[in-house]
Amino acid sequence: MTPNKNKCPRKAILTALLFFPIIIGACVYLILSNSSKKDLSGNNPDNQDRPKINFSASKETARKIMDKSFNATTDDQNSTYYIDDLNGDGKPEIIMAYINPDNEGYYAVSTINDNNGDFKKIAQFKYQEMYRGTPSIARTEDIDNDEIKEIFMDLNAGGAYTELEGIMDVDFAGEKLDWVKYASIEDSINNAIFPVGASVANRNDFVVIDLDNDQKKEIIEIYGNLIQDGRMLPSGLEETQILKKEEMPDTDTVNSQWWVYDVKSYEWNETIFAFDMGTTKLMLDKIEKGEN
Ligand SMILES: [Ca+2]
Ligand SMILES: [Ca+2]
Ligand SMILES: [Ca+2]
Repeated sequence: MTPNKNKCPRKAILTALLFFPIIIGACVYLILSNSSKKDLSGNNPDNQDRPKINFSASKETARKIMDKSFNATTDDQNSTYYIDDLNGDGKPEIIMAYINPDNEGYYAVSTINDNNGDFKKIAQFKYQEMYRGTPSIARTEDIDNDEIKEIFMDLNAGGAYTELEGIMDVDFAGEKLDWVKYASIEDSINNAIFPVGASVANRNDFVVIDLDNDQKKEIIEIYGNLIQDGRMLPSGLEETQILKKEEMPDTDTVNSQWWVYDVKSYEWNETIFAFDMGTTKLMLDKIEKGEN
């Protein structure tokens, strides 16, 4: 008994010394792999304080999701994507656009579950346009105060001097994706798709701002048309129009031009963006004073 008395503790100490680095290593590995999983997936619902993400999935992940979503072989020419947390729950959404060989446009939004390409489809829809190329997602912004961001698209469609831009709305609960709607001055319901661009005789643009500071954003369409040389100035204008003279100091033959600006502002009324004369007049004032 006596000779063995010290053997046990010594063996235990040696064993502990031998396994100590392995145990520490395993702990470090577990902590690191767990934290990197959380960071990569943006997928930790327990952490409410997590900063709102700028998640970036690998291109391979995005490509896998696009191929599955559109049941097609997508590539950089026929498809584009954009990643953002649209509903602010800490999980990233992938917004996708794809043009098939028949020039038909498909749009989809899914939530990315992990970097292996696992995803939950939110909604998808088809929109037919005469595309010049693949539409791209320009930016996201919540414009109707429901804390879900809308999607601003460059459609890569339109006339020679104009690009069409559209605003899409994701309905997470109803699993629907569609254009934001606005009610025109005549009350017809339209998709929020607007021409943007300029030629010698035209200026088309739209902006989304809260012009009258009432915490509700307006979508404002602005159309400018040049009154060509030798043509009569219009005898009357619509309520949404102004006539503006622009001096042209650098030209020999023409020293002034007249433009007609037509503005339509649509303010969110909790149901739809509806035509609003108050903010229309505010924008016409700004254009007249050269403030826009
Ligand atoms: Ca999300
Ligand atoms: Ca919204
Ligand atoms: Ca407003």
